[in-house]
Amino acid sequence: MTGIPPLDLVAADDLFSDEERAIRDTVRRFCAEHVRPHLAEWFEQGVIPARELAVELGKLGVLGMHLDGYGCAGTNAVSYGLACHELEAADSGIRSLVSVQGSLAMYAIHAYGSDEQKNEWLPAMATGEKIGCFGLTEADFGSNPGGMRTTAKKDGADWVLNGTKMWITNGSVADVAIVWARADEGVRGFVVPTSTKGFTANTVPGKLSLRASVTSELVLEDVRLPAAAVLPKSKGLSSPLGCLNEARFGIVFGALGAARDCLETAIAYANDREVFDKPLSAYQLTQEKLAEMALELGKGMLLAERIGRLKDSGTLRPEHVSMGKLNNVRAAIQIAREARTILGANGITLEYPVMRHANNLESVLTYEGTSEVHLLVIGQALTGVSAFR
Ligand code: TGC
Ligand code: FAD
Repeated sequence: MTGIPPLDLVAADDLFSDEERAIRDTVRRFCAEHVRPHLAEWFEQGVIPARELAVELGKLGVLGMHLDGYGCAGTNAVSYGLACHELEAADSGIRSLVSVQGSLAMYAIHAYGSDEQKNEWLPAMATGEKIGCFGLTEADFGSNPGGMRTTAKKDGADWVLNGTKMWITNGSVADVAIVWARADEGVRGFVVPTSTKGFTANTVPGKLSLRASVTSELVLEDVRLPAAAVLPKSKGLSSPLGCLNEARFGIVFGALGAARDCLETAIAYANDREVFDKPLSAYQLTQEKLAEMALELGKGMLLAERIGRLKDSGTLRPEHVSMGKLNNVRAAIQIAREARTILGANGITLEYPVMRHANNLESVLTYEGTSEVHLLVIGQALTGVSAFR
């Protein structure tokens, strides 16, 4: 090969501006220095130093980076996507920390909050001094959050929340939880300081995926909040779904970061490893695998860039995001599994990142809308008919 970067055969790099590439390269360097050296240990132990990491990520400027004001960088969507790409090339759990903080918790306050809520929480969340989580899913209502049982009842001027949220990223380390609950007038969002009486968070044990990420159950038992705790502009299920569009967008770019790391690892390994007296990379079967991986990675990057430009032009629709999330996570998981085969037995260890990525991508396939949910969103856009129920 002469002069063609093997990880970018479609020359997607040319589609990004100097500023976008500079942001991407800064995040890549940060991950190389501060994150990658620790990942195998964090994954193996199932523990991350979330608080320290959040402060470092705040200094890097990626927490809520695509939001305007309140200490946020106000970058375009494509830059945010490229940052997610680099974070997830390190580990999906690190990208999740940033997604949940910026695209879910901060975005909810930014889009639906009062001036007081924005001033109180957003600057401290942008620096990583305060950590947020986003409680939508319940044990029996994941794909169908509209069925949620958590309630918010008026009691004089106060609100009283009762219910249990499940699978909540950052839950046990959060200072503030954005909790979605059913009020008389429909689904509303609430800003719940986690120190509030009646609020507890329990870490979910035994995960085989996304181990470098905190996942928790949130229990709300008669959690009493002042009237000002409700997100005043939140109205119905479309409010939390609006936040999901933001986080799903990050995954469109992010999942391909994990895929790129797998392809890079597989190429290096195949060139280095000798089987039957010649390099593994010299066999046609290996080259077919690598070529298919590069093809899917390249196609996915073109799709991500297109979706990013649609977002920046203000014309992005939920079905665009569904196409990107569905395709790029599916491609990434396929690339990770194929890369694993090239590494043979070494591929199952933490010495290489591929099985860690493959396992992480099982969560990414499920959260932020499963593949089936995104297929049905696209089906609905095509036919005008909802097939969810
Ligand atoms: P449906 O009747 O279709 O819609 C209810 C209202 O919402 C509006 N809407 C949207 N608004 C904004 N963005 C979207 N993507 C929207 N999709 C629908 C819709 O227009 C309607 O508005 P209105 O004004 O008429 O009331 O709702 P449905 O109950 O049939 O459900 C639709 C469905 C299945 C697509 C939705 O429930 C869904 O997306 N389910 C998947 C749930 C999900 O993805 N949960 C993720 C939780 S957070 C998470 O996983 C974080 S992981 C960590 C990380 O991100 O790293
Ligand atoms: P279910 O909804 O029970 O789905 C099970 C299967 O049924 C899936 O294959 C699904 O596609 C399929 N299915 C569902 N409906 C249909 C249908 N109509 N037609 C055909 N098939 C269907 N949630 C939050 O709110 N906040 C978070 O921070 C958060 N973080 C997470 C972190 C991790 C590591 C994980 C794994 C999950 C997280 N989640 C979070 C929850 C996540 O969003 C849900 O797991 C996801 O929405 C799917 O819900 P479920 O697990 O209940 O699966």
